[in-house]
Amino acid sequence: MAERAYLALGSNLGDRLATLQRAVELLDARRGIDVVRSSRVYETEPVGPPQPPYLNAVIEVRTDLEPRELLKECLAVETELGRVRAERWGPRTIDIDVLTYDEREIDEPDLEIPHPRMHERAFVLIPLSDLTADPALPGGRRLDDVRLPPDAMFGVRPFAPALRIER
Ligand code: X6L
Ligand code: MG
Ligand code: MG
Repeated sequence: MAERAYLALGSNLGDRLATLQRAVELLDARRGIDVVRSSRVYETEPVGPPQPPYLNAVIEVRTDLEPRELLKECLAVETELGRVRAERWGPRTIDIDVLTYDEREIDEPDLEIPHPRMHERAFVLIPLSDLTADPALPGGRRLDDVRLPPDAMFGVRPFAPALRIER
């Protein structure tokens, strides 16, 4: 498995922790994807429309898939876990976003890597920081360049240890 990617996981409906764990297992079972590490699991205040609190985590994967294929597999796992796409930014059983893919920058209408808003979201940056001190952020930014509002981290608190990875 050649390339390293980071994926963001989020759930705010149903058995949130079981769903995140199941997402790791389904991703790891896919051809061309190895899950290698997980951040801790955080409970996070919803950002955007009012909705229940989330559990968020970030995982590191190694993959032989191209970014577009990796995204397609993430969406397939979302469907397998019962995600129904209702209103935009609404609650969901599972959300799987491709944050970064190696150090590649991709700017296409249906595929933006690094994820264009990841550096504004404490629910992404805090779990990601469990795994790497120097993630590739949008526009060539590094972690030292980002300034979150001073209260952003209060909406993100540890909830459970790292998701289990089958060796
Ligand atoms: C104004 C308008 C300000 C919209 C912010 C922010 C919309 C984030 C969508 C926004 C706005 C999003 C998660 C979440 C969502 C998650 C937590 C989104 C997509 N996903 N909140 N809200 N964790 N804590 O995974 O990120 S909806
Ligand atoms: Mg998302
Ligand atoms: Mg998504």
